[in-house]
Amino acid sequence: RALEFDLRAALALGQFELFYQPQVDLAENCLAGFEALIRWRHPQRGLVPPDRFVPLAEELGLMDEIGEWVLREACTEAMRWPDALTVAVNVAVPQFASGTLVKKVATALSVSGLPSSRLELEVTESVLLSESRSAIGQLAALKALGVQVSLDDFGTGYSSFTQLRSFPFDRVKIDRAFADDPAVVRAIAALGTNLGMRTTVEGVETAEQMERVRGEGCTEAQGFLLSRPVPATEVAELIARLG
Ligand code: G
Ligand code: G
Ligand code: MN
Ligand code: NA
Repeated sequence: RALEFDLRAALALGQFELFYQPQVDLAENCLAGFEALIRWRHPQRGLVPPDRFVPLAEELGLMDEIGEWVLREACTEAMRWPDALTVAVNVAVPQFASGTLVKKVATALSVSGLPSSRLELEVTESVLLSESRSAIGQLAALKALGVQVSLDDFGTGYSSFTQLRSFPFDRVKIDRAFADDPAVVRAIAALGTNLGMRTTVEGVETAEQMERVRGEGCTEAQGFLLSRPVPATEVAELIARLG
């Protein structure tokens, strides 16, 4: 498989890039931070989205190293933003396997100089389901560093109250499949509030949805209405626009 061959070399060739999508604080009506989203700039195929290579990278055992690069790159980039802004980084299941994630995160923070409170790590329920005891211990150690931990894509898959209660997440991200379902958004927002967690609705595409999710008690929103994920070079413009 040609893609597999190219993927093995992509990190060394510097072909990965991070795009950033803004997240707004609904109460303050201001920019809260950005989620970092990986892209692969392939010399022939162009910009390859993560859905097309992250699963393969996991299968090939490359995601631990790619994820380490993502952490360092995102922390370094966030140092260029105003102090109040956070950066959210997605962490894949294989990054928990070697037991070195906490050390890698600590290194990314110290090398970049980013305060731990400005880094948020997003994990999906799959992390909790796989070897959950070790993963939960690592998440606890990350929280002890001062990093924020979020449960991503909530409401899809098998995610349930059990997952939500298995760890004191700082945030629940409601999957974009529900951006248009007021009853579900309201219920998850209430659950999050009761558990002391912030709640982000993903996939907000219209002004109408934005006003609705604000009324449903969510604390943050993210989606194409605010902006698509943009390259690092366009982040300054978004900070100026969304302040
Ligand atoms: O960026 P996009 O909108 O296409 O993201 C698609 C999927 O890829 C999302 O589920 C997102 O969590 C995942 N993804 C994006 N960037 C990263 C990354 O740096 N690491 C991991 N593990 N997943 C990512
Ligand atoms: O990490 P996560 O699974 O949440 O990945 C976010 C994904 O959602 C990225 O692929 C991003 O491009 C996508 N996304 C972000 N905002 C929107 C939106 O408003 N609508 C849709 N359809 N997708 C979005
Ligand atoms: Mn995410
Ligand atoms: Na998500």
